[in-house]
Amino acid sequence: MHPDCPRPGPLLEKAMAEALGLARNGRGATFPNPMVGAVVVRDGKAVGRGWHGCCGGPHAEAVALDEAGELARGATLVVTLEPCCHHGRTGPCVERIISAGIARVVAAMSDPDARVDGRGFEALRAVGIEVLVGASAAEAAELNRAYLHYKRTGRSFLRLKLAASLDGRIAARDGSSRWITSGPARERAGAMRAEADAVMVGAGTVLADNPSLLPPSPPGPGFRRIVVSGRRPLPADAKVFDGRARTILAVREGAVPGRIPGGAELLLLPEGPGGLDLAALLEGCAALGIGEILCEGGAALAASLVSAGLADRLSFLTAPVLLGATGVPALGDVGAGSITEAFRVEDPHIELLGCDVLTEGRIVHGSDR
Ligand code: AOF
Ligand code: ZN
Repeated sequence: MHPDCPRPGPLLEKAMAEALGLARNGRGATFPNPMVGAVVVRDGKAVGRGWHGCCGGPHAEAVALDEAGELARGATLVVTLEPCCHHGRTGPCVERIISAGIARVVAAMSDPDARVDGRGFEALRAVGIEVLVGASAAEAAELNRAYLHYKRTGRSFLRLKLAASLDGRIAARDGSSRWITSGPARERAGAMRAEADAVMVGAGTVLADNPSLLPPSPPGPGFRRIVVSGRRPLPADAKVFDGRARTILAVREGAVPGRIPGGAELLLLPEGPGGLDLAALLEGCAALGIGEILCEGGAALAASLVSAGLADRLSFLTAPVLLGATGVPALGDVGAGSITEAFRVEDPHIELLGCDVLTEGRIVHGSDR
């Protein structure tokens, strides 16, 4: 057994948990690059730590190796993503790892970037470095869900959050909606905003509720609010235009409003079925550096995203409240004329938050099952 690792399981799991925690320091600043964390472990102790702080900045492995210095020789490098082997904005990490004398690399998962994609591991093995892949893989994939999704689709990851009564209503007939869900569910909704690079709603929600779309703590400079414009003009004094964070107004090409509310950036989009081309919206957002969007409704935008297969994760909070048929539905028409055409949440993760229930997962259409 390797001297660094008398009991490989718990020790390396702990180091990987630390590496994942370090990677999270890059949240909001790395996209379109991944969040990556790395720990150099020698004789059971961490002697170097690093994370990728921003796109274009040094890679996690390089930072950790710099800190470890000569102590890296013969040590284990624990890293949340396959080390790169290409010359990009920085030199290849595999060369750094080899010249530092690392004996073993423990990586959570491979990197789907076409320039890497297994070749990083191959290069390390080719010089006799032991490579173990797969520790905390699910957690690492969850951390980098936006990066992995972007590599696959070229679009921002879209999480659709809806909060409704048991019978799927987001407001009563008079429009009142505060508060259907209770404290713990609202806290979780705030955490979802903090995890996202942007919070998005349709223009109808701005007109009806005047939300700020801000996370609980002041967001970083990359954070955006996105309003998907409709036909009616938006009031210049709406909270989304209060300057407390950047705001993007997504509008149809050829329908640019005469007066653009203070400081808003325009994203011009082609027309799509029933409004804007939402796939183009998510591509445009990715090009603006937005990895994950949290969409909070309203019913029409949510339904269009679901119907178009563009809602990558549903986070649906339900409260033990009944509003009945005159309440405002959470979701508009998704074209499910029969049960076989229903959209379903695949292997849902279900959690109790106070007396509310969070149902989360990937949405699949009946015909795709
Ligand atoms: C990172 N940070 O810690 C690791 C990455 O644009 P570049 O040259 O920095 O290269 C980005 C690619 O490098 C990225 O897509 C991924 O494949 C790889 N690994 N990237 O930004 C890191 N380890
Ligand atoms: Zn690298």
